[in-house]
Amino acid sequence: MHAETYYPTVLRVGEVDREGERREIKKERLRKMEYSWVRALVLVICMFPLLVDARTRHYKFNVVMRNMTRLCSTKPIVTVNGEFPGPTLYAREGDNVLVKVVNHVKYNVTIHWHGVRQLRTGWYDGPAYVTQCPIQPGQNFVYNFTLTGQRGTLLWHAHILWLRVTVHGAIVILPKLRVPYPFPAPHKELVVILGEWWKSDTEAVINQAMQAGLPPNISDCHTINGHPGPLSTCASSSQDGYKLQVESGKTYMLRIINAALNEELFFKVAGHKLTVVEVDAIYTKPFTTDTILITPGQTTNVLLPADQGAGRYLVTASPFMDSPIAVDNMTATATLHYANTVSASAALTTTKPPPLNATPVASSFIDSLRSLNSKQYPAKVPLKVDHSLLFTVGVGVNPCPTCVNGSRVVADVNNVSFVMPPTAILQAHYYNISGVFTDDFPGNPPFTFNYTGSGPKNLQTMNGTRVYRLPYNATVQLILQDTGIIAPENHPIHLHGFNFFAVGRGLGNFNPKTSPNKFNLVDPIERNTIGVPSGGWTAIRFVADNPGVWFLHCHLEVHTTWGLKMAFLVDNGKGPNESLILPPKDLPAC
Ligand SMILES: *[C@@H]1O[C@H](CO)[C@@H](O)[C@H](O)[C@H]1NC(C)=O
Ligand SMILES: *[C@@H]1O[C@H](CO)[C@@H](O)[C@H](O)[C@H]1NC(C)=O
Ligand SMILES: *[C@@H]1O[C@H](CO)[C@@H](O)[C@H](O)[C@H]1NC(C)=O
Ligand SMILES: *[C@@H]1O[C@H](CO)[C@@H](O)[C@H](O)[C@H]1NC(C)=O
Ligand SMILES: *[C@@H]1O[C@H](CO)[C@@H](O)[C@H](O)[C@H]1NC(C)=O
Ligand SMILES: *[C@@H]1O[C@H](CO)[C@@H](O)[C@H](O)[C@H]1NC(C)=O
Ligand SMILES: *[C@@H]1O[C@H](CO)[C@@H](O)[C@H](O)[C@H]1NC(C)=O
Ligand SMILES: *[C@@H]1O[C@H](CO)[C@@H](O)[C@H](O)[C@H]1NC(C)=O
Ligand SMILES: *[C@@H]1O[C@H](CO)[C@@H](O)[C@H](O)[C@H]1NC(C)=O
Ligand SMILES: *[C@@H]1O[C@H](CO)[C@@H](O)[C@H](O)[C@H]1NC(C)=O
Ligand SMILES: *[C@@H]1O[C@H](CO)[C@@H](O)[C@H](O)[C@H]1NC(C)=O
Ligand SMILES: *[C@@H]1O[C@H](CO)[C@@H](O)[C@H](O)[C@H]1NC(C)=O
Ligand SMILES: [Cu+2]
Repeated sequence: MHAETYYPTVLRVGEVDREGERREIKKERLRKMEYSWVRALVLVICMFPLLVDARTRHYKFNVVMRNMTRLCSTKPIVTVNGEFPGPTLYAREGDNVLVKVVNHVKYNVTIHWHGVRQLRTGWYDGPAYVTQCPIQPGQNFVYNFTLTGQRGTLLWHAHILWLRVTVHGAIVILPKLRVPYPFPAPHKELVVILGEWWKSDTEAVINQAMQAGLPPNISDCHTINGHPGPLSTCASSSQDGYKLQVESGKTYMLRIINAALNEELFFKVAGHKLTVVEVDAIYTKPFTTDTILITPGQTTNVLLPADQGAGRYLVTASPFMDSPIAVDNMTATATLHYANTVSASAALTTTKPPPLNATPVASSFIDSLRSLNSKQYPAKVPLKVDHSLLFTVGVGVNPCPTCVNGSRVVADVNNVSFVMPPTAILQAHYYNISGVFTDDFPGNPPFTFNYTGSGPKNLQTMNGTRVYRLPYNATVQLILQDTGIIAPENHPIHLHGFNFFAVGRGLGNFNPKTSPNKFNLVDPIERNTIGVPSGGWTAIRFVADNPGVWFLHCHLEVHTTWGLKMAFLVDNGKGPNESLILPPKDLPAC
């Protein structure tokens, strides 16, 4: 199917662009007028906003503490520029982005540009000890990357400790100048960031859990653009929380991001339908639904026609969990507010979020996702496979004499719990430093068992800092197989440096003889983060066309912390265009 093309007026795209940009530039300007080089650049940006096709966008991220009150309780949090959620990074496809990150807090910091391909620029990807050493207190680092072949919504977030709970924000990549969306241009675009909030200090939460060897305390609420919302027990009035202001008869595009640490979320708007048009900065075949499912690390653009007359409508973000695992069951709320509505008195149209364990709602959403696969935006699914891999993902139990039960819960990929090295793997690779990692990550589980059964008697895992090495351009098929060890569970797996095609999905054990028969090699969804179903598997394919060291991990932060992570090392190809660029001079040292 070829989606119909609608040209938004250039002005309209420009408006969206300039609006956000102006806000950022204004803030930027106030913040750092003392830097004359920046002043000169800001001047240049203001004078020639839309005349050039590819530009350089400058941002400054000051990492600072800020006291914040939620659920009637105040605590200091780590923020970028004092904002929660953090500032939106606006750019166009093809733009070069420079972000100067200055660390003013006591924690080590890194920022990851989640979903940005980082072609040949792996130094700027951000995961601590994988592509870079942390930016230490008082230090700074300039991230420098180009947005190639991507347009849509992504997110940036801290990639060290549990800092991303409050250190995150949207990346809005507009199409190139004069290139329309492959769907009717919306009247306006709004960023909607879903998050998770603990009243306690989140570093204390995870440290306490690691010492005890037990799962960390669950969060106290979810948030929509930073707020638990009007129905939260602590709301001072029904006007609390985020308000989406709309005018009747117009269509809005919501750029929805799940920035929660540990929970997959359902998102709904009472009385309104949502048409999905893009996920993870890839256009989709449009489909209409009343509920979307979004895992941590995923992004989803939906069109929302404001087709009701007036009034206020409840927006909900609620958890999805179909395993016997404790989650925060609080529903975050916001309101959709029609312009001609007298605010306080207007009745609120409510909606019931799906039940916590609504697997059919989740599956139906996932099964509806397809790449647009048009002439202009083709789905280039690899048809031949050079490396056929099967990775089990799940948890395990290792001895720990000092822990509460004498054991600790861990997590692993192919029975390897990944151990973070003392220096970044990419540097060790580039400078030939031995002893940091080994390139013997197993392409298959050490032995075959009934993966989705209760598992083998021995729940122990191995430790290792092991990578899987790929030659440049190799095509990879990777089966991500959940295990039933302790309990089966949905794992949203994120691959850095690549988009992949999700060619198949099933329950139970992947069967190499029969499962591939049902693969979709025509228009599978292309993305960077995929949920492996509880007690099931997901098959992905990608081309290793990006040299560097690329992290693969569960985007539930608790599982990453426990070791559900590994990395691919992709060698350089021929010549400079197929090779990693030189390391930047200001790359932090360990
Ligand atoms: C937060 O509040 C406490 C207590 O009032 C104060 O001591 C601290 O300096 C504040 N921190 C920030 C970052 O404003
Ligand atoms: C950013 O990277 C590009 C290409 O790698 C390089 O030409 C440019 O000088 C860099 N800019 C800065 C400010 O480091
Ligand atoms: C975690 O929860 C337990 C039980 O409610 C509580 O005692 C403990 O203080 C909490 N930990 C943190 C870091 O808040
Ligand atoms: C949420 O979970 C708590 C226990 O953690 C439980 O007491 C409560 O009934 C649950 N609420 C809902 C709406 O399921
Ligand atoms: C560990 O201890 C906790 C609390 O003491 C208990 O609930 C849990 O079942 C124990 N887990 C294992 C694997 O022994
Ligand atoms: C690392 O080793 C390779 C192969 O021996 C060599 O080509 C390369 O120049 C070395 N790199 C550095 C930075 O020493
Ligand atoms: C694997 O375990 C599942 C869950 O316990 C069970 O339903 C299934 O029959 C087992 N498969 C085999 C081949 O034993
Ligand atoms: C994982 O590795 C541990 C330690 O070598 C071993 O005892 C255990 O049997 C392995 N389990 C699986 C499922 O491979
Ligand atoms: C595995 O690594 C952890 C630290 O990451 C350590 O506590 C544990 O002792 C190690 N286990 C083995 C068997 O080496
Ligand atoms: C990688 O693939 C590209 C495009 O298919 C091709 O031009 C290039 O020669 C390949 N490089 C290597 C090292 O195979
Ligand atoms: C590298 O790519 C650039 C731009 O795509 C092209 O102009 C140049 O010829 C290429 N260089 C090599 C050595 O392939
Ligand atoms: C920050 O990172 C450096 C380099 O890895 C490390 O030596 C240091 O201990 C870290 N600091 C903190 C507070 O964790
Ligand atoms: Cu997980």
